[in-house]
Amino acid sequence: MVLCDTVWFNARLATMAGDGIGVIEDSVIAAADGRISYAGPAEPGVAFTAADRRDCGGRWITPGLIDCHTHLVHAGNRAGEFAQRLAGASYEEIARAGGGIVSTMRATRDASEETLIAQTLPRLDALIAEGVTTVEVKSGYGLNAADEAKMLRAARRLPDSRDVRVVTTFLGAHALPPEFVGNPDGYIDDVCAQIPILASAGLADAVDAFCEGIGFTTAQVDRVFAAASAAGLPVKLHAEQLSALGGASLAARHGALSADHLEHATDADVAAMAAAGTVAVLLPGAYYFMRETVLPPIAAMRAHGVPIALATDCNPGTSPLTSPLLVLNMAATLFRLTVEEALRGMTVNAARALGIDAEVGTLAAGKACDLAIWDVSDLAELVYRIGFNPLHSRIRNGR
Ligand code: DI6
Ligand code: FE
Repeated sequence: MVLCDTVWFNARLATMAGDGIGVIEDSVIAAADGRISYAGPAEPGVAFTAADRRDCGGRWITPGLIDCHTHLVHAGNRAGEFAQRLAGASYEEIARAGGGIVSTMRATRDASEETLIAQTLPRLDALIAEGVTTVEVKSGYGLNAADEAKMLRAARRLPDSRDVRVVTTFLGAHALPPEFVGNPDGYIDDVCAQIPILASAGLADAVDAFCEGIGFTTAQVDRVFAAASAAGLPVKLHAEQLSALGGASLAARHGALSADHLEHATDADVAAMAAAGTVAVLLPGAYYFMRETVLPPIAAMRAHGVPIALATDCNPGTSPLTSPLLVLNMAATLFRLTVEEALRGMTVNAARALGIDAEVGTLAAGKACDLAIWDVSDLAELVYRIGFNPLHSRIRNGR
């Protein structure tokens, strides 16, 4: 007898447990108090106590999708800069002229916490509508102590308005604010000083940085990571997006949860990530929107056994994307990921990239009962279709 309050029966499971998709035909999921108590075949000998029994009509169930890299909280948008880029300006030119990240910084500083939440909810709703149950949200548009903390508080409050799990990341080292022009090391001192305060306030689950020519050097990121580990926070890094600086190897040396983007990562970077257990988070939306041509070294990632995760990178400058299903399609179309790699990328491997794989990411007894139920007959449809949403229902904590 399986003790439970709810069962979903007549389902096909994609558990993502083990190495592959983990298909179980004619299966049952049972949940008790929001956690999975059984996920497996419907066997005549297994009985369930649940009063609430839901017939899935042969639909597929996957773990709820996890968007493990977003800049969802921000104010305003950069549609005007997009139009400028279509007229010939480059991302770097716009940034040097005071646009880019700094223009979103201004809008974000000017917004109240309530306004930030109000502007974020439509983006969050778009993710939720396609089966997202966990979302990571970064700061990085406040670029001073008060406004970075404001962004993180706004992110922490999203679950008051929507049924979603939020993981927060402090990205103070995203861009140089105008107050510190000519003094990036002074700004890094300031970022390092914020880390223990945010950690003890419980506002940040991890620390990230933008390691890039237009961001921060590996030496500066090294200092940010030292402050993070002193405060007991795990790290992750925007690395090798536009150029090869060795950021991914640096992240691996610090035992980072993930290194993200990675278009310009080398074989040595990938080997270092494999040895450290650092997840590769690929962001095909940014690759597409920036019309990049250098592909991330996916063959090396496969050869070294680096887990690959996928995310929207939802941000106003380089990936104004709020469709996890389109991420799956882009990962397959642009990066040639397989259906299995794409689906694992937004479930089990995304959970690893956030360090919460003991809690979510697979359909297994003991995990939170976060499910996405899909109206498809073939799981590959989730990756194959463009602009079509076959989500039947979404279950969070068994509800
Ligand atoms: N990498 C990116 O692609 C975004 N941030 C980052 O570190 C760009 C963010 C923006 O342009 O607003
Ligand atoms: Fe990003």
